[in-house]
Amino acid sequence: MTHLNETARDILRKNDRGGYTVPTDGLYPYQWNWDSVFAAWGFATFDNDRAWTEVETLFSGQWDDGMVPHIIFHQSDPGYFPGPDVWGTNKTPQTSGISQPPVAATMVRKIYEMDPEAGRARLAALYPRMVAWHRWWHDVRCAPGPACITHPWESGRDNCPDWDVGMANVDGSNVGPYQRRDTGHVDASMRPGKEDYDRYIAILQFGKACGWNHAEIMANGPFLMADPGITFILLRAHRDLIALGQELGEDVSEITGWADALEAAVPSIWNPDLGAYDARDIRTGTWANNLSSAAYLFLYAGIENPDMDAQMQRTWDAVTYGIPSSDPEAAHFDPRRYWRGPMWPVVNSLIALGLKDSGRDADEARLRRETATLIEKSGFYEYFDPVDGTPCGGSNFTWTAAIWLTWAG
Ligand code: 2M8
Repeated sequence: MTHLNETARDILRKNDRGGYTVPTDGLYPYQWNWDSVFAAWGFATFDNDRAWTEVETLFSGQWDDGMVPHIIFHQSDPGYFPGPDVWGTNKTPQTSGISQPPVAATMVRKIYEMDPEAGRARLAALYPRMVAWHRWWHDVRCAPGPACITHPWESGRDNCPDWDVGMANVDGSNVGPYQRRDTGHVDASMRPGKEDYDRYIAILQFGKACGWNHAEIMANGPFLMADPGITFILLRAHRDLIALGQELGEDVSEITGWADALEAAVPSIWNPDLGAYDARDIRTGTWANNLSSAAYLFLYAGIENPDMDAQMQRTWDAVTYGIPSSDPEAAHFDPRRYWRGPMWPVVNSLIALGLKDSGRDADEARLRRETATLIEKSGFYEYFDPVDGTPCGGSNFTWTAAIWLTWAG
């Protein structure tokens, strides 16, 4: 629909703060890592130069050890908590102390392939930075095998039931007073609860107290879980980075080694009792026992698994719109509370890439149709109730506009 294309482009332009795009006005006033690369993908449909700038600005926040943080605080904004002072990472520009799903190499490959001539020099400049980030993931977060997260925010799927078993071991009772800002922008019943927030802050305070020492956080931090989402996203991203390196004539053997090691670790996130890929507490070995939409990124990572095909059809058929963030037939399913059940167009767009690449064209078309219906009916919301289609969270959302331009529209 042409008028929605124009609205989507307008959302990207209005959320542009000069070289970077905020996820939505008010609720999220900074540059978020994976939101930003989706924004770049969206920009690439009408302004390739601006797309590259988005990713370059994101990498301006890269740490010396290679990590690309989950938020870059280009300018202070009291509308969001926790801001740069709370994180206390002492970086320039100011950043948070954790990372986020590494979708960047995959999106950079898409942007590059949309106009290789214009992008070649910019790709060559970004490439070593992306390699350094992937090396960080391999050396630090993948040390146990699969990709692990040290904070639910690192997964991008904040309060998903995937993290309940790990969060149960975090003591949030001593974090002191603080003022949330998110519930002032959107309906509190659609956001994580207070107990979750107390624990989010407790994990943050551990990182700050040890000077954001990753070795210490991995060894003794209050939360460490294997994440099927990042495992599949990183595996795909390694392969896309290999393709980009080959395009530039680089030696990609180191990255190939990381991809092989990660692929070899995939069976370690298979929960035989659940019959699915699952999150797992690394400290205790406990499974999350939850089927989240992240598990359905197996195809996106180039992995075939008939049991997962069946699980995906079951959870998909149990709702009306798209693939929900958490199993609709599980007791903890909550269709409007953030990552505990709602349908996220952005994750569905990644699942769709996997469906397409693996030749499941009819399923890909169905997912696109259901996602487009939600947006056509209600607009570019952050997420939706997958049962009745109620729009939830922030409106005029950057990544929803971006995936409309690149896929759903
Ligand atoms: C949400 O996460 C932030 C913390 O990073 C928050 O709730 O304050 C998640 O949906 C995350 O995936 C997303 O990147 C971010 C901005 O859209 O919001």
